[in-house]
Amino acid sequence: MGERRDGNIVILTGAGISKESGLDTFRDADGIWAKVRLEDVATPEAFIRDPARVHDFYNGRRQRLASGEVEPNAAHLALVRLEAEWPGEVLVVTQNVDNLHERAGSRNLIHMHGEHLKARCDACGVIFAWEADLSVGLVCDSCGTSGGLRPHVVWFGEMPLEMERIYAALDACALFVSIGTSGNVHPAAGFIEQVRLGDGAQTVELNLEPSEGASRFHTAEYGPATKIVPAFVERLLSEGL
Ligand code: BV8
Repeated sequence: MGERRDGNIVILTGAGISKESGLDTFRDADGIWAKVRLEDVATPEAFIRDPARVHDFYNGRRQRLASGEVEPNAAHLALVRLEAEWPGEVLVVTQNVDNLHERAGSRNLIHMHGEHLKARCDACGVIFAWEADLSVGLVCDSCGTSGGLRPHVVWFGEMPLEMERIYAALDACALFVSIGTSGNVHPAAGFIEQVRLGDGAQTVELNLEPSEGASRFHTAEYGPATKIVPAFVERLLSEGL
C-alpha cells in the first residue's frame, strides 16, 4: 500500500466474517449446504412447493440469531472502527442476513440478500421487523392476507437488493475489500470484475482460504477474520492505501 489516506472504500462480506461468532457458513464442510439442499429451502419454487419446510429452515436460523448467544466479533468491530476513522466513505455490502454488522455499530451498510430479522408480505410488499417464527397460517397486519408472509431474504433466482447503489459505489471506490466469502454466488462474486473495469482501485481479499475469485485480487491475506481484519484495518489507518 502507498500513502493515500482518502478515497471511498467498499467492503463485501460473506458468511466467513460471522463464523467466529458461532454462525455456520454455507460451503464449509460443516456448512449449511452440507445439511440441506438450497433448492429445497432457498428458492421461490421451494416456498411454493413446501412453505412450511422453508419456514422451518429460516425459523431455526432466526431463533439462533435472536437467542442472544451470537455476538459480533473483532472483525465486525474493526470495520466499525474503519468507518469511524477513515476520511472517505466506507460502505459495507453484506451477503449475510444476520444482524452482526449493525449490532457491532456499522451504519453505512447494505444487506444485499435481505435480513433474517425482517419478514415481508408477498401480497402487499410491506416489510416488518420480525424475531418470532413465521408460519403459513399468519395473517398480514397490513393487508389482512393470510399465508403471504415470508422471510425478507433474497432467494436464488431473485434479484438482490440495492444493486444500483452497490454498483455506483463499486465504480467510485479507491479500495474494494472482500471478506469471508467463497466467491460462488453471483452477482456478489462478480463485484471484483466490476471494480477492475474502473480506473485503478486497489483490491484485497481477506479470507480463511483462497476464494473462487482469488486470482483477480491485487493482494490477499489468509487467516481467521478476527485476526486478519483488525490487523488490516490498523495498517490501513496508519499507512493509508
Ligand atoms: C440472481 C439467502 C438474477 C439468504 C443467498 C452467474 C453465474 C452462475 C450462477 C448465477 C449467475 N447469476 C445468477 C446465478 C444464480 C445464483 C447463483 O449465483 N448460484 C450459485 C450457487 C452458482 N444467483 C442468484 O440466484 C442470485 N439472484 O442472480 O437473480 C435475476 C436477474 C434479474 C431479475 C431477477 C433475478 C441471488 C443470490 C442470493 C441467494 N441468497 N442467501 C440466506 O438463506 O442466507 S446466497 C447465500 O450465499 C448467502 O447469502 C451467503 O452469504 C451467500 C454467499 O456465500 P458466502 O457468504 O460466500 O459463504 P460460503 O460458505 O460460500 O463461504 C464462506 C467463506 O468464508 C469461505 O471462503 C471460507 O473459507 C471463509 N471462512 C470460513 N471461516 C472463516 C472464513 N473466512 C474468514 N474467517 C473465518 N473464520
